[in-house]
Amino acid sequence: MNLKIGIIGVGMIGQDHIRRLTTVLAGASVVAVSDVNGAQAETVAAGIGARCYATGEALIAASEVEAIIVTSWGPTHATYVLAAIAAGKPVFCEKPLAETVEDCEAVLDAEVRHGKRLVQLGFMRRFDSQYRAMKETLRSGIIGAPLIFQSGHRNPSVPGYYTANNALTDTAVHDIDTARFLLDDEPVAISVKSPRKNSRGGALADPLLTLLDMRSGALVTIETSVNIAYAYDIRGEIIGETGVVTLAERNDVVVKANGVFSGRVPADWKERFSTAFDTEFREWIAAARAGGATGPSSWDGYVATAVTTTGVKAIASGAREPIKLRERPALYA
Ligand code: NAD
Ligand code: ISE
Repeated sequence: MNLKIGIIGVGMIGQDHIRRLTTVLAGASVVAVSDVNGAQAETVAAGIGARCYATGEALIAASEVEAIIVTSWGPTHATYVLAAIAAGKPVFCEKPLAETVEDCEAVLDAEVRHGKRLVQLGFMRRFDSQYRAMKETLRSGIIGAPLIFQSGHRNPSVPGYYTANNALTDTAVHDIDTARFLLDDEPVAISVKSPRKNSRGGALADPLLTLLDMRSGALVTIETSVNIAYAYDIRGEIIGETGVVTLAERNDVVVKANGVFSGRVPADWKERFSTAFDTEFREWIAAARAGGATGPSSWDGYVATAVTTTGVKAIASGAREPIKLRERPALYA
């Protein structure tokens, strides 16, 4: 039996996930959609033969819906995740889990009270074969203990509503989670610096250079460039005690012509992480069918928000700001 899914928020990524669930992956059917933009919800629902619900709450409560995907705007996520936990239904939530630490803590408390994981966060890089290979390399011990992780996250452009803090809260948030995932380590302090602005970014502080001090003493640098025009380019290198591991350029072909050789750089996150999103949902469908979740958890969403909100303070203060985390509940051990 297919897992019957309801999706809240059918904008850009919501529709891409619907495409993936209905045309790429097996084991799931999208039976319900909801969006504050009712006309858009109706159109998307009609395209896949799903039922359209007036509110996200009504969709979550519907008996035909077995599992929920939340792809609405960030500030609305926590309310829907809490409603899904109250209904005892597995829920996949795009980042961020919530925009405030308090709202993330409300989700942690609710899930801990429920006694079992129901929430999975949309940190798709954890499902990317290249990052998984990097982690495997570290585990093998061949490069020794990690000392520095350098992450580069370059977007050709970002939407007009994007603000300086979004480079941290919307973009670097992925690198923050990636650092925790790769290094099995927690950030204890954050500093953020911005060099001379990219003139293409208007008032945006772009690029941003974020430095995380990790509990082990390792350092993480994150370069976010969000108006760099040339392509969507994700970089990563871990410097260990005896070697380094670097994300490789990934191309199906290399073209040699006119005296140069060249390969493709992805246009956007959809292209770069297409197979990671596929794996993410394949694994989520299996976990949700068993009534639970896998991979990045509410705890990971909470830490990410704790780090980015402290980072916003660091942008304002220009200082190295300590990151305070609550004790990790046993559910997320
Ligand atoms: P979008 O604006 O294209 O789509 C969001 C949709 O949610 C819109 O259709 C909007 O009408 C709807 N919506 C807003 N508030 C709602 C509410 N209260 N109830 C129901 N629907 C509501 O945005 P997007 O680019 O699709 O981003 C959506 C989320 O996905 C964001 O949280 C974003 O950070 C995340 N995202 C993640 C990745 C990734 O790489 N993992 C990439 C893009 C976006
Ligand atoms: C977007 O919301 C994402 O999550 C993408 O992965 C990221 O690269 C982009 O900067 C964000 O705006």
